[in-house]
Amino acid sequence: MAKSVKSLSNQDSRLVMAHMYVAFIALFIGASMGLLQTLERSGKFTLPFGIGYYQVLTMHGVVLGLVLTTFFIMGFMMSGQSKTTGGYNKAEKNIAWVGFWMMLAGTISAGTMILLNEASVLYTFYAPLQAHVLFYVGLALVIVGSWIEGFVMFKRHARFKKENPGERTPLMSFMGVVTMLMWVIASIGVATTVIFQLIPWSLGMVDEVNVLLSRTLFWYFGHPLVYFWLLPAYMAWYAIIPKIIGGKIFSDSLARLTFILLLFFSIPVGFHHQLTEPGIDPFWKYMQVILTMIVVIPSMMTAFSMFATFESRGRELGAKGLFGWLKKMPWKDARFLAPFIGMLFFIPGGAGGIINASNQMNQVVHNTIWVTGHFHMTVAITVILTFFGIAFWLIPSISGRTYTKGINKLAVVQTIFWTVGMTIMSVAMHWQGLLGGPRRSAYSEYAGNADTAAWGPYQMAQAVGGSILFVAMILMLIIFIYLAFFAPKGEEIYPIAELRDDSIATPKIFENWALWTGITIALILFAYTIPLIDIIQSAPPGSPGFKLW
Ligand code: HAS
Repeated sequence: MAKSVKSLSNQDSRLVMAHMYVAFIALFIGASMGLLQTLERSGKFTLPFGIGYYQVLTMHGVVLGLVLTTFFIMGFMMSGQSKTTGGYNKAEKNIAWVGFWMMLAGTISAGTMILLNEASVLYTFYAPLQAHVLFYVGLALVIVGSWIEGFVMFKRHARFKKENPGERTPLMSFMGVVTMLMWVIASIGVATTVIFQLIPWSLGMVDEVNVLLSRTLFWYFGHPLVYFWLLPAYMAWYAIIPKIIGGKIFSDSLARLTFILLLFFSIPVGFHHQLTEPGIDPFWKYMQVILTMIVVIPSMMTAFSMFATFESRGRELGAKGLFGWLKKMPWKDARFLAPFIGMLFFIPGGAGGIINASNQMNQVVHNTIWVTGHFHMTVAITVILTFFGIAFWLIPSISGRTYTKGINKLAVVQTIFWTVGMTIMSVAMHWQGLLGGPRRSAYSEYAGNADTAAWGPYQMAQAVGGSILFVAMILMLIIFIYLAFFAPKGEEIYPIAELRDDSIATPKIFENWALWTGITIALILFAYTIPLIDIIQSAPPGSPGFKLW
């Protein structure tokens, strides 16, 4: 029998796997809730045992949008850093475990409150919807726990620099540090509203809460939240996919520049979620829309980089013409197929984002189920398919098992099911949104309205898509369990791509963290100072400006 060889030390593997177990349990719970929602919205199914639609919707959003993502991302980023820097020392590991347990305790606390129907406030938990204090405390614990793990990543990166003076820092570690820096700076906003507004309010210490301020603090965090999901996918696209297709990283400097630009422009753009809200000066909305259009640029750079990677590899294998590389890609390898489909769907997903960000068009789609379609295309296809593609090699690689041909076939089937289910569902959502279908609304709330008849086929399509997705989720869990516990023991490489031989030295300025943090803070102060003063001075507590859907 082959010897089991793990790509990380035993302790680091255990730490990463702990995150993965939570992430995949979350996938099971969250996706099951998703199925229930689509069935309810089809109008053909009533939730049993008095379970509320918003209870299910909250569980779905929190468990998939906040728990699955955060645990998977932290586990993946730490695995990449451990692999490329030489692993964590004892102190770093211990601190990371403290972060993990805090995140888990927070998840259990928030999850229990949702189950008890004490926190049916959706994943955005806007005031004036109010939850039990333990829901907010739970969320605060998840955030602080992730900061602690982020601190470990900062520390490990700094230790690498100290121990290897003059050497280029590993790209995976660099990208992880940028992602965590963005996350820490951004989550200060949500931590502020949770600790200073929502917790005192839910404890009855204050009667009212400034709704517009709490929503603004949430969205200061909300857009970088979606980039916190996207950046680890970009990490895999830049640093892993080239290896899987047998190629090299197109440009280390371009990858680092992309991440730095995403750090600058992900945060000062939250108003593009609040374009329809009164109480915010249109000038500042306009400014943030301009900054939103700028944050598109690093995604365009990523598209360019990916095309360059594929084309270079294709030409090495003899491909000719503009799209000749398409014939040379390893389509039968799910470790490539799943992230590639993710990239492909980011083209319409990103275009949808640009539509959302354009003020006039936002008036048409805002608060319709179009937006739900948009984020299922971006996060649930682009990001999650990339995460699945990562799991296919990461799980066996760190558990000392192998990714067999048989399981690869199942992974290809799983990828196809997920793609088909999510395409049917998200296209139907976009369409229904254009017909005015509301988002975040139970069927029972709008059934019978004259203008809802046209939505019927789209709602049915969503239920069909949701059912296919449920099967895809079960297949993913089977693959995960097999790879973690039953696949043949052996060695599965951790596929870190190398730089091209002709690549030039990476400019040292990329490690100037004081400069990057300074520019980020300056941009945030520019975009938020005056409107925040306005919101605090002018908006009375409990002022309007909230949406219930
Ligand atoms: Fe968004 C709402 C604008 C990207 C997620 N978004 C949401 C919400 C979520 C979300 C969760 O401006 C709902 C929040 C809520 O609950 O209310 N979004 C944007 C813009 C972008 C964008 C401008 N969003 C994302 C990503 C998400 C995400 C990424 C998750 C991961 N979004 C908005 C706006 C709203 C919004 C408004 C508010 C709407 C409202 O009214 O409420 C951009 O970042 C998109 C840039 C992307 C591109 C695409 C680049 C393409 C690449 C692929 C290359 C492909 C290859 C393969 C190489 C320009 C990199 C090619 C192969 C071939 C064969 C061709």
